[in-house]
Amino acid sequence: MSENVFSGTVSRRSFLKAGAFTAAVVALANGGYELRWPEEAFADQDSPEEVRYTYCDMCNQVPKCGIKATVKEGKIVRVEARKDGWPNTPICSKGLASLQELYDPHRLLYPMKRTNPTKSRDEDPGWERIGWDEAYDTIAQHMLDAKEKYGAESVMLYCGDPKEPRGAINRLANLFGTPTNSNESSCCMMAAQMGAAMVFGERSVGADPTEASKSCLIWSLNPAWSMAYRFGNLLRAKDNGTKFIVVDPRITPTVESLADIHLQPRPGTDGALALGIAHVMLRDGLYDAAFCEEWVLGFEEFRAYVQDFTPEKVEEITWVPADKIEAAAQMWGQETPGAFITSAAPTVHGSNAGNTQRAICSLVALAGNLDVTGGLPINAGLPFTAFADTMAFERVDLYGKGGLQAKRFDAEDFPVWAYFNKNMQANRFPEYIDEGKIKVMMMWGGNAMMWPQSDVYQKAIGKLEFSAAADYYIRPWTHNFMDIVLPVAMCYERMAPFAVFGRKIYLREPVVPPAGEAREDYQIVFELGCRLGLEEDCFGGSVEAALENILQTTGLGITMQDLRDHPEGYVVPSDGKPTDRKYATGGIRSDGQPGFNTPSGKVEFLCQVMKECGWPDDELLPRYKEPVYSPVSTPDLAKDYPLVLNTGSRVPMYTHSKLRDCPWLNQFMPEPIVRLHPRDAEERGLQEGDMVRVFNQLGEVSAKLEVTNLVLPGVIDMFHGWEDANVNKLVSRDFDPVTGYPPYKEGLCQVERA
Ligand SMILES: Nc1nc2c(c(=O)[nH]1)N[C@H]1C(S)=C(S)[C@@H](COP(=O)(O)OP(=O)(O)OC[C@H]3O[C@@H](n4cnc5c(=O)[nH]c(N)nc54)[C@H](O)[C@@H]3O)O[C@H]1N2
Ligand SMILES: Nc1nc2c(c(=O)[nH]1)N[C@H]1C(S)=C(S)[C@@H](COP(=O)(O)OP(=O)(O)OC[C@H]3O[C@@H](n4cnc5c(=O)[nH]c(N)nc54)[C@H](O)[C@@H]3O)O[C@H]1N2
Ligand SMILES: [Mo]
Repeated sequence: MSENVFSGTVSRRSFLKAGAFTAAVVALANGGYELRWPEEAFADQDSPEEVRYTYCDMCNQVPKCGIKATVKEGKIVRVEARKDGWPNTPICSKGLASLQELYDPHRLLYPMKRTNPTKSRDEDPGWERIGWDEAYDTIAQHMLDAKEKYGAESVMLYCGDPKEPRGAINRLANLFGTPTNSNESSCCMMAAQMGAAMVFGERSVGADPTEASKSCLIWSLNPAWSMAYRFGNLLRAKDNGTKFIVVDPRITPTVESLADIHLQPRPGTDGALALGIAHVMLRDGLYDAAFCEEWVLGFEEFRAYVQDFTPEKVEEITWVPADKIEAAAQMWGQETPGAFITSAAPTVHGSNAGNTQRAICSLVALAGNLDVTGGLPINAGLPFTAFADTMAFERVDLYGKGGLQAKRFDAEDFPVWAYFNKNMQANRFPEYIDEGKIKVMMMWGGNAMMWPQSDVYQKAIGKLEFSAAADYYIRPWTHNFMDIVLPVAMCYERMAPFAVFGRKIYLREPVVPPAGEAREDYQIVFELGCRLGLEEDCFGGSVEAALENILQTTGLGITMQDLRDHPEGYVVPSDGKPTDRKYATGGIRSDGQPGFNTPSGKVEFLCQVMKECGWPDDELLPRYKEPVYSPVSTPDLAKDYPLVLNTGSRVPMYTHSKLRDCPWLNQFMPEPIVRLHPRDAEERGLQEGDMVRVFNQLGEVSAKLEVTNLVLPGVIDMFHGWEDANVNKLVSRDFDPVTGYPPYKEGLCQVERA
């Protein structure tokens, strides 16, 4: 690695208030990052500098944080937060360090194929450079052969955490005819959205407070570290007087900066906590009776069910003091309208995920906060989303029409998931491979280590007849099991898709040309489509034409030229329709009838989709169940493994398996750490900095100990994505039957000196 290129400097630091973890805090409010290029990098040191605007994708999330890049002779020399009216600033530590990723000499620059046929983590695949033509032809041939021999559904398309390629991949899957099309949302945010869809018919993870919001319930999100682009909005709401309840087992910077009431549940018991809050709201009349009586299906059954969830009993289950449960119910029931922000994933990282999320969402309905200004908006945005994760292309044979739904492998395992989601629930793909159902895989930006018992997934990929991946890097823990890897252009080098904020759309033009022979995801998807004989529907491989098509499909009359004419963001005028209580007037449902987009048209505390999918009548309420492994459900196991296993809570400087080698970020956490409360450390005679074993009945990893009272006594906190300390070895494959989600936040373990 060239010393010069990577000796960047962070300038004008201004850390946001961030509690005790400040050294590694996310947001450098006005920060910029300069890359010190070696002198010989430029033909002329005095060449003019030019400013270009783009947005970041370092955390794989959307909508994006805007970036102002300064370019000299085709090389970026500086990045800063974008302040030309872009909705989200500042940029976080990862955004500031993005140049170290862009110019990382380890990036994959050319298509590669393996020369060693043995697919194993222990053997070098012998990667050999090939041309794009050979790569595309080989992949297309395998896909077409499998389609002919076993049916199109034997070809799996998969996208990892990156959200940007998904619209294009969905289109290709539809055109090729495979419903075996999935992504990392099989274990991320989709179940949270699905929980909301089950209760009130809208895929939602909540919305930030507005000036009208008297309160805001944040059910476990730590945007100070995970979504810097939102954190500023929340701090402003706090200044405006919005009162915050934050549910999180840990004391995070978000808790420290925002919470008026902080509830710290034992991980995996959120369902019980929500039912306890509902109990108090109903007991004390702190709910919107008129709304519930008219618009909620199963209100009386729910009321009867939560009778048992007294604050005292809920304290026993969740470890949250009864008086705090009372206080939260008071605030949420009285300070209306109240905004709701759900966890991006933690509440659904459990073996009863679907019901947990439904229980939480029921609180929004009880308080009467649905479809009101300052509460949770419904059906308020444009017909496509920030990352165009959409089927909104023209002439695509959507699921159902082409009979693809009937060919899904996941529908039997997870029928409720299959009802709500067009993408396959991927978590049991190793079983589908073993059953001979999947033969070929094409992956964009995936990571085999993200799954519990990761080796099951690595081996499964290795058993395929053929697989290929498109990525920024060769990731041996995933790609060692594959046949071809393709180099992908990074955010500074690409155009698709759009960024959408409410009614504002931005087009991104590439800031610099791609490194080596890298190509952007959309281009790879559509060029591959052309080799599959789908030239016309894949726009001849043109990204520009694909984007134009998305715009046409929205029917809003916008063109690429309109977006180019509005680099400050093109605002789609409001249709002037009322925004509040549309359920009463027929403004929500596609059939124009009053009500919500649920089978019954009501808010469903008794889920009718679960009924349709075979759940018995007495299991349609959002019932609480103990985690599969917990001190309560498996007390014998808890004797050996007394600590609750809580994995994957985000750290500011890494994104899952990414960025571990980025020098500016790596200094904050150079090695795997596990966090323990001082009480638990003392009981084990352990001290900060000790090397420890973290283990349970499923596996073991080693890590360095951090002792901190920011975690709950009795619970460990460890990030995922370290290959040498992959905590997913300890997570079980007990998937929630409703959502198919893995229990990353539950389980039991023990910690001992290594
Ligand atoms: N820096 C960074 N940012 C990221 C990512 C990243 O890897 N790094 N990943 C992105 C992705 S894919 C996602 S899904 C989002 C996640 O975004 P967040 O949901 O904000 O991230 P987490 O830190 O995983 O979880 C939030 C909080 O949930 C708490 N929590 C853990 N277990 C439980 C539980 O059982 N119940 C409750 N109530 N709370 C619990 C944790 O203590 C944590 O503080 O972040 C995105 N942003
Ligand atoms: N134990 C535990 N496990 C977890 C979680 C947890 O909380 N605990 N969280 C789960 C969640 S919510 C998620 S989202 C997953 C993480 O989802 P993963 O898919 O595991 O995410 P990453 O590790 O970021 O891997 C992304 C890969 O895509 C590549 N990449 C990045 N951007 C792009 C792009 O734009 N295009 C292409 N083609 N490639 C790109 C990167 O180089 C990397 O190899 O992990 C899950 N696993
Ligand atoms: Mo995620």
